[in-house]
Amino acid sequence: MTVLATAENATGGLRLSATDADELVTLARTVIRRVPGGRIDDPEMIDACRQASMLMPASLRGVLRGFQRESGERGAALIRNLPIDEAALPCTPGTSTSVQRFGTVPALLLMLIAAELGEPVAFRAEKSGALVQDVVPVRGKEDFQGNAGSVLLSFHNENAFHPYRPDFVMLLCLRADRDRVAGLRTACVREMLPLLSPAARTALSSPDFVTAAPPSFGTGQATAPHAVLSGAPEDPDIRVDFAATKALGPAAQQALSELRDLCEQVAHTVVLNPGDLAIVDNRVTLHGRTAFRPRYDGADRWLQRTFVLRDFRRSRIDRPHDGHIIA
Ligand SMILES: O=C(O)CCC(=O)C(=O)O
Ligand SMILES: [Fe+2]
Repeated sequence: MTVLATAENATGGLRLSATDADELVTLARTVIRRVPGGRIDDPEMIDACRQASMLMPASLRGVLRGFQRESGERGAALIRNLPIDEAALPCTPGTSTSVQRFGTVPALLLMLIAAELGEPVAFRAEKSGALVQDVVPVRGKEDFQGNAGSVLLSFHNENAFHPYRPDFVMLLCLRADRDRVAGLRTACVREMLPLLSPAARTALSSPDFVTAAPPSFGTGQATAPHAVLSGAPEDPDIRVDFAATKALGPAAQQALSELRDLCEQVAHTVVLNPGDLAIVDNRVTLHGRTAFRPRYDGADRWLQRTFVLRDFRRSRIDRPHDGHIIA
């Protein structure tokens, strides 16, 4: 019998039952076999995942459907016990360019779940435009404010500078760090809003901020002045990256530091276990990561990441041939 998602688990998350996990593995393997060549970024694979996502266990689909409509107070969901087959994993990759090009079970899980949430998308300038990307610590990049680093990664919207930044960021844990201290942190504007001073709310709603693009997107590129909070005053979107957003005046600066402090106050931290998938609603929730110590011995922390857009059409002008890569 299938289980319908209840209001309680619709936004918070889900622990998959062993039976549902088995069903998912079978489904992922079927899709891999069905697509000649088995390439993840192949349009045929994306189509096959869109069709096959209808066959995912109802418990999972129910949670995903609920979440894409309403991501809740925390703006993040945790799906646990996904069948990533930890014993069969190769060594953790060690370069910042590492991506997944061929169908493996974990990569297919991301693609299937992405299909339920919207359309998977990647940026040509980042990780060579692969739809499933490895997030791993990289030797020599320890201090980097990006996913290759291992010092504290400050709160950010993913690709905050970009007009087509993802609506959802999916982070699937394949391997935890040895010390189990690397915590994914999230901070949702819905939890910060009631705590913000009226002056800060006003300042954050004014277009008095600019956000720089990461070097990979071309140095010197920055946004036009933008607001940090926009949309419905009682339930706004948030757009900020504490490593890349600059305030354009003293009131804006003051508001930005108030917001930064509030992030610390409301933050939720989770040390992901292998098989845990975090889904972050990038419109209302910032994310970051606590520091950890990589060993570079092939057994380091390893996440796989996929971005999702809800309104795919909006980015059409920057997606050649109606593909899934934003130029
Ligand atoms: O390492 C993490 O937990 C998150 C890294 C991150 O911000 C990302 O991959 O977008
Ligand atoms: Fe990120």
